[in-house]
Amino acid sequence: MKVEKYFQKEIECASREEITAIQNKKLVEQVKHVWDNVPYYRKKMEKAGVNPEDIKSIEDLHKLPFMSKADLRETYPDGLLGVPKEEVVRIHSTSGTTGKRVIAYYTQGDMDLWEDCCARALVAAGATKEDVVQVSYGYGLFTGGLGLDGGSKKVGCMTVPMSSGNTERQIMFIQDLKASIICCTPSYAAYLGESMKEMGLTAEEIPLKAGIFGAEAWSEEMRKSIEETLGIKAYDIYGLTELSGPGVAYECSEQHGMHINEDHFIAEIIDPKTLEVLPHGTQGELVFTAIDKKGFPMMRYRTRDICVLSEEKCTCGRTFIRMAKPMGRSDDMLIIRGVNVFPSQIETVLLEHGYQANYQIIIDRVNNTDTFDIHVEMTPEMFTDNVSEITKAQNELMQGLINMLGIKAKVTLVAPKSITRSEGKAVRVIDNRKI
Ligand code: DLL
Repeated sequence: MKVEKYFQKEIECASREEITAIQNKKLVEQVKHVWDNVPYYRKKMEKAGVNPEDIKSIEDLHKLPFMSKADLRETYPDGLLGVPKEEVVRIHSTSGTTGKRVIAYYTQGDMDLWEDCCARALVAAGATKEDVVQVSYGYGLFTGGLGLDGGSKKVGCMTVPMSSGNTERQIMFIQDLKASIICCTPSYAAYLGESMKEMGLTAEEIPLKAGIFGAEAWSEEMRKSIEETLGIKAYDIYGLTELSGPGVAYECSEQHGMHINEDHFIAEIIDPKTLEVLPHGTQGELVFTAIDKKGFPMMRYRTRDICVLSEEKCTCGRTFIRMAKPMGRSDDMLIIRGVNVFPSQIETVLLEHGYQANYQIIIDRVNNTDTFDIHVEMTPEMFTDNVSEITKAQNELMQGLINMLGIKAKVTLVAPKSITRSEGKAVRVIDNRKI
């Protein structure tokens, strides 16, 4: 069988001139579409003193006003709808726990382009018609399940719409249907691996060859650990509901940053404080403009994800620029005793010291000082009730964390399986401070 390396080679490997020409054309059309159809954004443009005629190419992108979560809240439920309702064929919604949910609207055209993006991600991870793809992201309002389901069907894979949860059944289907690719959150992949190991299954006995993991921040160390336990290659995939869902960016065989689907999304990095656009290679907040999504157009959307872009040539042949693994969201960033801490940094230290990423951060404020506790599960292999051994291991971990974070955390090792597992996005932080 001929194995295709790309889902849409003509665009995934287009020259920079071709990509820029596509972006210029689509941006000009999209600005006009938004001006004509979304009064809320038109007002924002008027306030910023920008007309559609001022946007002639991507060089003019910086003139457009930003959009943020606040705009989405203000326009809930349909104030950003860009088409008559009868053209909408699907909605999705975020799993946000605070405030109103975001509702994203899709026309049939929007669905097609989104599913193409997911199909590109699957093919980049080695998917062909021969593959059995188990989709274990949640189905329903969350974009993970139905997005990758649509992409998998486009590639022609046998698609298993498992959704999340029921770990025993997940494992049974992987074994019985010989699933070769699994799509789920990295924390759930780690849990599946842990469960299979407990059942006595070795990496060789697990039929999976690849996994497509995203929807939350995960470290290189976590990638290594999942790859070893499941005997697979673990690929990253990025996206957000406001921009369709998964597939805004995807990893290729090089596993070195995610290619951004630049024929649909223009990426910028800004300084979140000054809002100044930063050059590629500089860390900052990721901002996206969706240039052909009609139902729920999104101009210069501030994602809050902290990340770096790279235009370095990729040996896979794709020409789309790449984004590094987001190190977390600026709103995930904890400020503890005045120091910036990302949960992903803690995860890196844990995995370097031989622990799994099963931990919980508990923060409180006592007598005006932040307390910083981390509960970390021992692995079954290291489990002991010998107090001096536990104290020694805790101190080692505490030192590793000081080196990474620059502040001291109180580490408590807890028994294996005592921290609740998540079937979707993991909940790592309990912040009890009343600030
Ligand atoms: O999480 C869409 C998705 C589904 C992506 C499945 C990948 C796989 P939301 O629920 O709207 O959408 O959450 C979007 O999740 O702004 C990031 O903070 C985070 N995120 C998504 N992918 C990654 C990733 C989906 N690969 C928010 N690495 C985004 C780190 C990620 N963070």
